[in-house]
Amino acid sequence: MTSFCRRIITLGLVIGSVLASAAKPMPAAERPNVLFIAVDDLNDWIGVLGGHPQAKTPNIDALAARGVNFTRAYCASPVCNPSRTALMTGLRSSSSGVYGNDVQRIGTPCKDVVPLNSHFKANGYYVAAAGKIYHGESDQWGEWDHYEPGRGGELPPGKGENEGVGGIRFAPVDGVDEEMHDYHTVEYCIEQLNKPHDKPFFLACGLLKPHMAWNVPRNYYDLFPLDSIELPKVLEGDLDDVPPGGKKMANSSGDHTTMLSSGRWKEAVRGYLAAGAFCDAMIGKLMAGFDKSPHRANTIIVFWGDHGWHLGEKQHWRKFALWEEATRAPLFYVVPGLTKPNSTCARTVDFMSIYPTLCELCELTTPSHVEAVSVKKLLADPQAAWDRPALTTHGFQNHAVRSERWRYIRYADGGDELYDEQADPLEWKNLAGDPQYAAIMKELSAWFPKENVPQGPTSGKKANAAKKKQKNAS
Ligand SMILES: [Ca+2]
Ligand SMILES: [Ca+2]
Repeated sequence: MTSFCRRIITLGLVIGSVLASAAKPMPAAERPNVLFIAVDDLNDWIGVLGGHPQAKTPNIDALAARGVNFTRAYCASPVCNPSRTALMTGLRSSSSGVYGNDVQRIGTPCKDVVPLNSHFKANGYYVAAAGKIYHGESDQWGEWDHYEPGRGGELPPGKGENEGVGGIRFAPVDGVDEEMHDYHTVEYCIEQLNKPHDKPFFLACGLLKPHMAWNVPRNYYDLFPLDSIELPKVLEGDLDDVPPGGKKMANSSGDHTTMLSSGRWKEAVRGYLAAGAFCDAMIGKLMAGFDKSPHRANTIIVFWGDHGWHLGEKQHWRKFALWEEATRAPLFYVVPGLTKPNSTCARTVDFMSIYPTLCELCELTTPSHVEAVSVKKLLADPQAAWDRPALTTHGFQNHAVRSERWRYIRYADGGDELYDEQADPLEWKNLAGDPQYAAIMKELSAWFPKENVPQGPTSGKKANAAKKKQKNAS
């Protein structure tokens, strides 16, 4: 055998062993850790998403700058429980029937699938959580190795929690960060990040603010002088071209009319900005703790808000709608060895992608029920080709598909809306009635779920009232 042949054979063996080692699954102990940060009701009013020009979120912006900031990321549902249930279980609302806050997943097809945290637990991870990850499901705490429900009470009873206009609650409080629930959630997570672990960990940190009530310490309100506050742009008569399904969601005769007649719109905007600034301070504290962690170099960070929030845009308040403001929320990933700092990805993704992405990054098999694909290739190359729009569902058979250019909404009664996000980012002009867009709407509607299961059983007062009504009717 010539030395040339021997070299070829040796090279072949080396390549063969490299391939074999690449195909071998990663030993459990070597898998990366996950820091999973969920923020309640944080919309695009952060510096790096530009939703409000006065937002002050330097720490959140700095976290985004560590990796990839998805600028077109959307919730699977614009309500706490359906959004979180879909993200965590891998089943969209249209497959689970979890459309509202009072539907518990235990009575739905969700009970038959493995949620994200349990999947990591079953694959050798230590899974721990503090604060709000699911929505009011204390009976599911057993799915974690440890769940920290909270060490500090929610802020200061009697310190202004009922202040505000109608159901929109805002007021500075004369308290300090240490009195806030989120402060203690972050403290717990810092402790976890800084202790030795013999297994890889999945640590979930669920912050409550900027969810209402916007009662945060006064120093955060002081960042936003009231007379400087800029209001969202609203077009008079904007809802005239919105079909009944959308008008019903907007319910402009409720919150918005009350807010206008109160003359306190600026105060409410200030309240949300202040609550966002408080959240930002908590993220700053968490990341300072993270930077001291011995696990830092082998820990993936994913940061998400559970849905958007309207503060008057389209004469609407809160979430509960299928427009941009209610559905867009932050999503960042920091993945050691994969993401590059200061990266921005403008591809459309929804939060269903978080489950399969974390599985792929940690080399776990994604369970077959999960209704989404991983975005790993966008983490490696944020400009990579991508043909998937984001899909959001709100209630039975109401859906929105968001591509880079368009938003197409169809309500249960067939009413629809089409917006050209390039020409009309505030979604003022509904193009759905114009035949020249028929082909675009047809193409986008192919992404709507083929099956829509009815709402699952609800709990509590509402459920009893509904049962009574049904009984009386039948
Ligand atoms: Ca929420
Ligand atoms: Ca309009």
